[in-house]
Amino acid sequence: MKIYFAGSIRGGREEEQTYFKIIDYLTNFGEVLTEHVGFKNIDKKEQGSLDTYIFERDVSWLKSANMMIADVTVPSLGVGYEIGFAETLNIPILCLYNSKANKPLSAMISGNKNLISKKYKNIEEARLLIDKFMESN
Ligand code: 6K6
Repeated sequence: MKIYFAGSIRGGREEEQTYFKIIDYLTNFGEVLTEHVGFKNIDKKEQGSLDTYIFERDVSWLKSANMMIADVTVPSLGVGYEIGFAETLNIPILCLYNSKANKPLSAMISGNKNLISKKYKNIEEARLLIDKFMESN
């Protein structure tokens, strides 16, 4: 099972620690292709990489993924793009949204019936939502 985790990088790193915890939990179900999204200072570490390299690598990982889990709490152009791309691949997509976020979730995510969008209050709730999603996919 190859899992693509998407979370904001240049959109803002406020939820970095949650990404790390979600990715850590996802490793119980398969290989997480994008573990680096939860790394501290990813925004600084990969600064030497060309954007075209990052884009082409991530798209090729996405094409090989069996499912996507996205944390959509922090709005991110990259995450939105990846969700749209994953939809065209017809893979199951779970969008997790922390209810503490101060901006409402985009209707382009919450209104899309091809995605499963779920709110969570804490990491325990997020883990339970992942369990349910894994059971049905
Ligand atoms: C260097 C400087 C700032 O960020 C970097 C390294 N960039 C990235 N490295 C790996 N994956 C990336 C990078 N930028 C975007 N992505 C992909 O897009 C990830 O898979 C994330 O899910 C998503 C984040 O998009 P933005 O728009 O928030 O950056």
